[in-house]
Amino acid sequence: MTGKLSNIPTNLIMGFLGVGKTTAILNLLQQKPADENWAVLVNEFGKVGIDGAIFAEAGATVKEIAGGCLCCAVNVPFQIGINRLLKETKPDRLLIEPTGLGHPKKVLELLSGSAFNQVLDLRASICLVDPEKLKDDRYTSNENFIDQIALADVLVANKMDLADAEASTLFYQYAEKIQPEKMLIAQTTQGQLDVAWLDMQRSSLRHAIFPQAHKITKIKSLNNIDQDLTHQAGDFQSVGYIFPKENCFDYPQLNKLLTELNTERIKALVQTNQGWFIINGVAGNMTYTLCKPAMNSRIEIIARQDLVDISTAIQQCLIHP
Ligand SMILES: Nc1nc2c(ncn2[C@@H]2O[C@H](COP(=O)(O)OP(=O)(O)OP(=O)(O)O)[C@@H](O)[C@H]2O)c(=O)[nH]1
Ligand SMILES: [Mg+2]
Repeated sequence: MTGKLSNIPTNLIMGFLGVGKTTAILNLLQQKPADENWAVLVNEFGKVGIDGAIFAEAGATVKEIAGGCLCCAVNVPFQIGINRLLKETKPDRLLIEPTGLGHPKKVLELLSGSAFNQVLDLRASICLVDPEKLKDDRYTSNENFIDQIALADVLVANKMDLADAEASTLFYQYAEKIQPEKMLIAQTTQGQLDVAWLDMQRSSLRHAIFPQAHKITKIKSLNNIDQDLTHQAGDFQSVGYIFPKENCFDYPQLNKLLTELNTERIKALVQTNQGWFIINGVAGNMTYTLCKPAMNSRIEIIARQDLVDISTAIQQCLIHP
C-alpha cells in the first residue's frame, strides 16, 4: 500500500484544549500495523508548538503547524503542510489533531472539498470530551466546544478516571440527544481509542450550530523577544517563550512558577538541571516526561483573558542564562 497518494484514510481527532487528543493519537500509533506508515498533522493554538515535538519524540512522522487555528489564520499553511507531508511521507493513513480552541467546520470542508477529495478519504471524526467540563457553563457555552461535539461522528468521554457519576450521566445525556445520532458513543481514559474506530464512516449530514464561531483578534506582544509569540481568539490568549539551547532552567524553581500559575494550559519543552523535559499542564496539574535534547527550550501558556506577562519570572528560573 505504500507509495499510494490517493484515498488516504484520514481522521480528525478533535476535542477541547487539554482533553487528551495528543495522548489518544500516541495511543493509536501504538496500534498501527507494523508494515504501515502513518503521518500526523498537528495544529497548535500557540505559536511556539510543543505537540509536534511530543509526536517526534515518540518516533511518529509529523508535521506541525503552530500559531493559529486551521479554521482561520492558517488555512493556506495548512493546505501546504498537508501536501508536503503527503508528498514526503506517502502515508497509509493521516491523523489530524486540530487545535482544541478551533472550530472544525472549515477544516472538515477543506478536507472533504475539491482540494483534497481525490487524495484523502475522510473517515469518522472523533471528538474527545472531558465529562467534568460539562458541569461548567464556561465550556458548555463555548461555541467551539459545542461544535466540536456536534460535528463528531464518534464521541468519546476521556479522563473517566477524573469523572464522577454526575459528569458521566451528563455526558451520556448530552451525547445521546444529538442529531444525527453518533456512530459511536464511548468512554475511556488516557485516550485509549480502538484503532477500528478510525475506519468508521463519516456523515456529511452533521451541522455546526455556530458556523461563524471563532473570530481571531490580535493582541500586542507581551514578551520582549523579537518575535510576537502571542495569539488570541475568543476568550483565550496564548503567549510563547523561546530560549536558546544553552539556557538551562532550575527544575524546582520552574516547576514552582508554572504550578503556581495554575492557568488553563501550559506546555513546554525545556532543558533543566535535571535533564530535558516535556511539561504538560492542565489547570495546575503538571506532568514531566524526560525527553531528548531539542533545538531550543520552549514554553507555551494559554489562559482566558487573565494572561499575565511572566517573562521576567521565567528568566529568573534560568541558571545558565
Ligand atoms: N487524569 C487523566 N489525564 C489524562 C488523560 N488523558 C490525557 N491526560 C493528560 O492530560 C494532559 C493533556 O493531554 P494532551 O493529550 O496533551 O491533550 P490535548 O488535547 O492534545 O491538548 P492540546 O493539544 O493542548 O489541546 C496530559 O498531561 C495527559 O497526560 C486521562 O484519561 N486521565
Ligand atoms: Mg495536543
